[in-house]
Amino acid sequence: MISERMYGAVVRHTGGRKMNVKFVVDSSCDMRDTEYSNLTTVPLTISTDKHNWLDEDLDINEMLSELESYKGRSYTACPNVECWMNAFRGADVVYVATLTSGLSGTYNSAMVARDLYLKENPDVKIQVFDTLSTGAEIRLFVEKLMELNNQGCSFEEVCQKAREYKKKTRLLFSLKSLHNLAQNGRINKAIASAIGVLGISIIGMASSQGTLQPITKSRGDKRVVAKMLDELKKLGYNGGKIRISHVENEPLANQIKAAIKELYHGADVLVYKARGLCSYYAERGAILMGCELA
Ligand code: X90
Repeated sequence: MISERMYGAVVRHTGGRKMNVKFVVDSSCDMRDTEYSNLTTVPLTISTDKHNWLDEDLDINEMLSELESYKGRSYTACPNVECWMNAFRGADVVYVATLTSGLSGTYNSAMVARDLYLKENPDVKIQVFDTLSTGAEIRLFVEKLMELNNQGCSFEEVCQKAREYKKKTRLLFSLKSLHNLAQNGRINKAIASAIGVLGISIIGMASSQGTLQPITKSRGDKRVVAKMLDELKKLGYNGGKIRISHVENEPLANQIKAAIKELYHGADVLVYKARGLCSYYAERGAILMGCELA
């Protein structure tokens, strides 16, 4: 089985038949379409009563500044069914990974799109995965889907192995404000009122239900680095892949990267900017870290 990149999709030759494979993810994954020729990201929307931001090529600093000075309410919306269906077009096989169904309707909307699309195109194969997570952990998952596909795994094998892989990844995060999560009812009030003190970061992880699970609090970025490393160790991390997205806080992301590299030589760590959806909810200064456990 030979794989090659062609016309924006992986074309695989199996007994003469060409298969176009696409990977479709919502914008909470913080990946960019330009990173891979066969990747399509579907945007969520961030809004105030005055302004809508479609999560595509946003100037994050500008959006956050406007939101920080805005006195009214702000909210988000998941991609609609049509957006998903448009992203599926042109492929024989589609792997879809979505933001956690524990906090968003994104997974449901992708499933409705899948059912409708399959009615019109019964020969297409579409698998929608609810990642029960967001950001950097979705990136790890998508990278794994791509790797399995490039190795020549069948549709069923890719799905099964990816599900196994998901059991060995986690999302850790550090947030400096829970305002937008609380305002939109994505965390319970008790958690929300526990912080809000200036200079305190909350460190937590994605729970197995795909919700936000606080672990500890920390004051100052230096301690955030130490605590994130502590949590990694507790999870049994042993030098696997790490993906770190940050909300306007590259210095902290790089400090965490350096600390990991120092302890675990040769670890594959990638640092990049979060896109709009995660920037809105995680807020300025945040770090989202996807880690591959042993
Ligand atoms: O409008 C919508 O449907 C979007 C709702 C998104 C809600 C949560 C996004 C979380 C972004 C915050 C920190 C990490 C929490 C991880 C929990 C799984 C990032």
